[in-house]
Amino acid sequence: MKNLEFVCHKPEMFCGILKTNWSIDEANYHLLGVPLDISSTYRTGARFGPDHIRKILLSENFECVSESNKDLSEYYRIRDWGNVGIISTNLHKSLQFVSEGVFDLIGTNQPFLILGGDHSSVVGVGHAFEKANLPTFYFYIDAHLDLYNEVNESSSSHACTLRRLSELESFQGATVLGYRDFSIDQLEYAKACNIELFSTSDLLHQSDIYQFALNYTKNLLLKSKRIHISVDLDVLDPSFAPAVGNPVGAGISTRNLIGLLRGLFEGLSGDLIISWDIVEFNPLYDQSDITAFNILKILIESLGAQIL
Ligand SMILES: [Mn+2]
Repeated sequence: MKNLEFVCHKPEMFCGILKTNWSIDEANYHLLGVPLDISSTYRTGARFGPDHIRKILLSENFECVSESNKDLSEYYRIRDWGNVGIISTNLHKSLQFVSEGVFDLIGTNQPFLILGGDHSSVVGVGHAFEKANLPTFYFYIDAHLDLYNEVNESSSSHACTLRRLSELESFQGATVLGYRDFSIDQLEYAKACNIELFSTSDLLHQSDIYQFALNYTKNLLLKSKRIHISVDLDVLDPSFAPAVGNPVGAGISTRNLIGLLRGLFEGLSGDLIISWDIVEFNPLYDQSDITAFNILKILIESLGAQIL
């Protein structure tokens, strides 16, 4: 067996940073998959997102160093908790499982990343903040406002996500970034709720999106104890992210999104624990893993930006 041991190569997951067996004492960051797409409209399949991202993280087709020269492997020990057990016939129960899992992640007092799943997964995350009595501010990066009260007679559609979050007692406000597919009544609801909105063109009119995000977070007077950044991949132009449930043309580039996230993470890290999610990746619609490799780059640069 000596030859086999010598010639065989066992690929490392995300440069050895991401492991299912980091002990609680070792881990300093957490990852949880939510393979849920019960609430999706148009193109379902986001349930395959988390495991497909893990497959790309195993590809070894990259170095884990961010463009700010941060070697992620020196800093991160990310515990992968696997996927929440979703019951595809019971959304209520599934979101309860998400909420219970995230409640434990909150208890670690360490940052975490949720991999969706469709955007309704984040309602479960919000319920966990509610249960933990943590006043929470959301950055909601999305081509949509997700402020409908109901879609197709369902109040749990993924297009109602921010509306459901805004109804929680722990909701301390939100800023939506990158929207471009919306209805007037959603704009009015946002206004009434003090949800600040930046459209795709608002973002693209900034001479430097990174500086814009950095300054914005510095000037934001936060009363909240918690920040959650929600990244719906459909904020990207479909040429960068074809594999989403509800694509909208004329979006921002991967570079724009990375600049935005770097500004947010750099501006917010330090005093507050930040959690975030990447949702709506549907690998059934990916061509040549275009979306998946953009997600990988977003991950590396966002993690790099969280190193102080
Ligand atoms: Mn969306």
